[in-house]
Formats: sequence, structure tokens, C-alpha cells
Amino acid sequence: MPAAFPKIPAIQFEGPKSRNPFAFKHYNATELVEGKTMKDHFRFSVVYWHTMCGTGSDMFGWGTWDRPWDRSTKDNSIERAKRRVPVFFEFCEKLGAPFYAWHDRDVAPHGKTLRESNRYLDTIARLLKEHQKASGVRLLWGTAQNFVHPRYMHGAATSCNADAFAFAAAQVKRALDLTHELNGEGYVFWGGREGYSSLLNTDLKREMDHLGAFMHMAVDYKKKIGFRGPFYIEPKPKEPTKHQYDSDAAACLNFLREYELLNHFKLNLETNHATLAGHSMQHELEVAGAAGALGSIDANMGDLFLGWDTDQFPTDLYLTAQCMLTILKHGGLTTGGTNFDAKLRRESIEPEDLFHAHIAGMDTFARGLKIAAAIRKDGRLGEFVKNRYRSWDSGIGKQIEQGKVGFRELEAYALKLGEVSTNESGRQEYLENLFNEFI
Ligand code: XUL
Ligand code: CO
Repeated sequence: MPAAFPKIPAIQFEGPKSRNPFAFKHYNATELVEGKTMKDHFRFSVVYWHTMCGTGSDMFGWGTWDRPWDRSTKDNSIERAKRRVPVFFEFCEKLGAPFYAWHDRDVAPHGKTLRESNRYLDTIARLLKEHQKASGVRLLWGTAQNFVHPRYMHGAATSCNADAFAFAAAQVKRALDLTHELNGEGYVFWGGREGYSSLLNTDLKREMDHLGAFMHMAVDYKKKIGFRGPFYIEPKPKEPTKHQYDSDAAACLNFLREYELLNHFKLNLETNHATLAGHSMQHELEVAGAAGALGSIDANMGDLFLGWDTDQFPTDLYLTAQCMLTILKHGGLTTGGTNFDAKLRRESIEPEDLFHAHIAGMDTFARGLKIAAAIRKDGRLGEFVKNRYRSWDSGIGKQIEQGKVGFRELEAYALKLGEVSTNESGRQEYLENLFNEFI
């Protein structure tokens, strides 16, 4: 098959002065930051669904992207699925992305039966394996698409229909087998339609119990096949349902604790999902980090004026600097990665736009990393926070943290003290300006 991107060379690092749009200005894979290469900090990953299967359609209009490699084949055909594999790997190789991610039903088409779908998936799996081997591009995570087909209209693991639950289990089983076979680093559960549109027709407790049972079955199966990669839950508060059970990091952690699953899961956090939940991405990262559950990120951003899940490429320096500050604080990404769950704008219609978008995302994250590392090296921000809590390092604060005092002792202490007179300024504006020094 001829090259899909014949005019585009392998993207190289040329430095900030370069004016070449097909070069990195800031992402330099081998450059060390805090003793680790940029390649290892980020573990950048390209998603199959938006990159190969996106069409540019939205709720109001048909697709706008006419991909040359799709022209000779029919929608949802195995021939089209086969043709897309080499195109995808050519893209990842030229971009220098070390990882990729898929849903079962975006690499391979839906069959008329589960058996036929499985056969399609096996055919494509062989191709993916060959291309992974030839290119060195690795699988960051796999996942099952349990939300597009009408059988999942009421949800999958949380459906009112037990047959849909069974079907979803069968699908996840195969997706796990395949992730394992392709040496995937992890496996993601995003609760596509695990939620409700109306409480009038919903038994919330029963649905949550079913979701817990489903996850335990997945953990059991993972052990059975010897898959060692982590499981991740990806929070999202709404879309497509009005309330998704995995609504944000805190809700996911609560679910995992309640159903005794926390040892088996970490979180895969996505920026646009965080903002839909009314949180910043940094908030979600901090919440996950505090629970030791910061696993991986779906790197994108939303548009506050549109308000829905626009999945734009991350080009906001404040965002990436804040993300990297928190990620570095919690020890960095290990099995996870920086996965571009992001899509081109409807008006960005040419294949080369895929390169511009990913280069932009990678460069913005590289700058974010350098900014975060510089803030950490400077030390003023870290020192400010440390100093702000110094009352806990000795005296009564230390005794509280050590569990040595209770309400009685604290009452006696407070009576003696008379009043809290030592409050200091939070200095928010000073710190925001300090942060800006490094942008
Ligand atoms: C949907 C979304 C998914 C998950 C994987 O909003 O983010 O693509 O990342 O199922
Ligand atoms: Co995602």
C-alpha cells in the first residue's frame, strides 16, 4: 500500500526558533527533565477512534473529512478496517508517538452477531500485532465500546436488561484477551451509558451493585489470564446520560472503596470530563493523587463557551503547566501515559491537520513540563505551601496529627489560648503572578 502521508516526513525536534510546521519546537524525546526523558515523562499515545474513525460530524451535520484511504471501501466493512491499520501506524511512526489506544469496535467493525464481531476482531488483531512489531509502537490500553450499539441503550453493566449485562461481559472478556495478547500496558473502563436519564425508571442501588459485580468479574478474569497491567476507571459526569455513575474522581474512588475494588484500579483522568464536572483537571489529578490512584491521562481540553465534550487538542499552556506540576508532585506517570483523546475541529479537514494537532498537543505538554519543572526548581511555590502549614509541624498541630489529643484536650488548649490570632494572608494573587513568571 502506498504511503498515506507521502509529503510528511518523520517529525523531528528543531527547537523554539524553527518555523517548520512539521517539527517539534519543544518536545524533544531524549531531553532530560528532572532526570527523566521527555519520552518517559509523557508516554504519548494516539487514539484509534478519533484519528482513524472520526468523520467531522456533529449533532447538526454530516461528516466533513474525506479520507483518501477510506474512499475505496464501504462504511463498517472489514476491508476498510484492514486498510486503516497501516495508515494508523504510519501516522504514529512519523509522529514519534510510542503508544496508542483502541476500543474493540473501532479497530474492527460490528458484526451481525457476537461471533462475527469476534471474528472481525481476530482478523484485525493479527494486523495490529504485525504492525506493533514492525513499528515498535506499543499499546497503552485497550477498552470495549459498550455504548454505541442499541443493545446498550439502557447501559451495559448497569442495564435493566440482564442480557445486555451478559453481552457486555462477553465483549470486555474479548477486549481483555486482546489487550493481553498485544502486550497492552493497561485496560480502561469508561462507563459509556452507565448512568441514568431519569430516576423515575431507575433502581440506582441495583444498578450500582451490578456495576460492582461486573468489575469484580473483570478482576477475576484478569487474574485468570495473567494480565498484569492496571485497570483504570475514566470519570465523566454526563454525556451521553444526564448522570454518569463514574461522575468524577471522588465518585469513582467512593465506588471503588464501597465495592472493595480500590486495590485493583487507578483512574484515567480526562480534562474535558473534569471541566464538564465543574472541576479543573488539576483538581481531579490532585484528588486521584491523594488517594494513590493517579494512573493515566486523556489529554484534551474543552471550550467553556460551548460547554459540551468538544475533545479539543490541548493547546493551553496554563492547563498543561498545572497538570504537569501535579503529575510531577505525585511521582509521574508510570504504567499510564498522555493519551490524546482529542479530535480535529470539523473545519480542519485535511489529513495533515492530524499532524498539526498532535504536534501542538505534544509541544504544549513539553512546555508545560518545563514550566512545572522550573517552578519546582525555583522552590518559592513549594516553600510557600510548606510554610503555610507550619503550625502542624510542632506543638498542638503535631499532637493532633499524631492522634495524641482529643476534643477534651483541645478544649482545654483553646480556652487557654483565648483566640486564634495567627492567621496570615493566603497570597493567592502573589502566587498567580509567581506562576506567570514561568509561563
Ligand atoms: C468518551 C471517552 C472515551 C474513553 C474510552 O468521552 O473519553 O473515548 O476515553 O472509552
Ligand atoms: Co477519554
